[in-house]
Amino acid sequence: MASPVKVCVTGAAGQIGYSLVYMIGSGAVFGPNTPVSLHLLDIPPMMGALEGVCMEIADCALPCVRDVVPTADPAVAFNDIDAAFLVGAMPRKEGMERKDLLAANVKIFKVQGEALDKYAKKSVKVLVVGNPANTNALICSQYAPTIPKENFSAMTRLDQNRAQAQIAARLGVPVAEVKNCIIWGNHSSTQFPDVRHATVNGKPVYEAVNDDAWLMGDFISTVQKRGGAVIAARKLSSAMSAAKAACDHMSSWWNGTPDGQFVSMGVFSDGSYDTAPGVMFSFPVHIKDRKWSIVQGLPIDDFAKGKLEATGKELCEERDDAMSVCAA
Ligand code: NAX
Repeated sequence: MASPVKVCVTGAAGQIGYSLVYMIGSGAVFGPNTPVSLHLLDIPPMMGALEGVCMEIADCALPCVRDVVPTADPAVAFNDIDAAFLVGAMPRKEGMERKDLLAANVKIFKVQGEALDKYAKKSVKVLVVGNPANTNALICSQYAPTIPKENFSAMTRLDQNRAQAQIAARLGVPVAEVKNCIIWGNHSSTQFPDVRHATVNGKPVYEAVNDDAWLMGDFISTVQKRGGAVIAARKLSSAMSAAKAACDHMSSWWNGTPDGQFVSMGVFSDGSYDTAPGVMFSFPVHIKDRKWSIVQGLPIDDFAKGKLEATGKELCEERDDAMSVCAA
């Protein structure tokens, strides 16, 4: 067997972590024949709960899991790692706005960026899940100057999966038949779920659905507000689906995207599609050899242009707020 991929999960004692460590250990991300070494980080008061998670991982008897390192020390958690799932943060509670989270969470990602810079491999792939994910990823990268910017990304794959599931349900087709749904912008209610370039069984979604009003109205708001709907129903934020999306995101990054297909990831904007350069904007990307590239040349109509501008504006505001928090 190959040498283990060293994977860090932060917030490993939390609810997303609980599903995520099992999925990674089962081989869903790095492959069923690739051993993994799991570095699990949480804060000191959670060490008892984390010990319980470790017991359960052992009891799953997962063939891929080579070893498990529970810790509250980022120096240990990030030591020589190949991949990081940065989940640990304060979750959004019912009625709480994302901006309330920003001040609390940006500081965590500044500290973790510094620690990644010091201890992780320079090739580490960092996926930020903790909210506000795009801006946290930006801050994390900024405080890890010796790791390439391209190695940081933010998760919008849950939104992509939600969009795909909404279209599949509407058409009564298996979800795998729906391809190339895009999430543009921020992982927030300003995100733009866009199926203008998506297909179902090779046919444009707009033709298959044949209801532009729904696609430009309720479909978009359902995806944008899905996180809130889950919180209202469960009294807890999305966890199983978030863990699955994190695995999908890292698996695409690690293994590449099939020809003709793209996925959405929050990545550094290079100004493509008239977005503000330097913010962590969700784009459709192709991935090859563990490098993403933004899909270019998709036609953007006036409707889409307005949506991209709105979510881009929010990202710029978040960036400015986050910079002030860090500078204070
Ligand atoms: P939980 O509160 O269940 O777990 C968070 C865990 O992180 C806790 O165990 C906590 O002790 C730990 N933690 C806090 N500060 C830490 C630090 N400095 N270092 C290491 N661990 C730390 O939250 P959960 O439901 O698992 O959600 C985690 C994050 O994911 C939240 O920020 C949430 O908003 C975000 N989400 C992001 C999504 C996305 O699509 N990008 C969707 C799901 C989710 O809402």
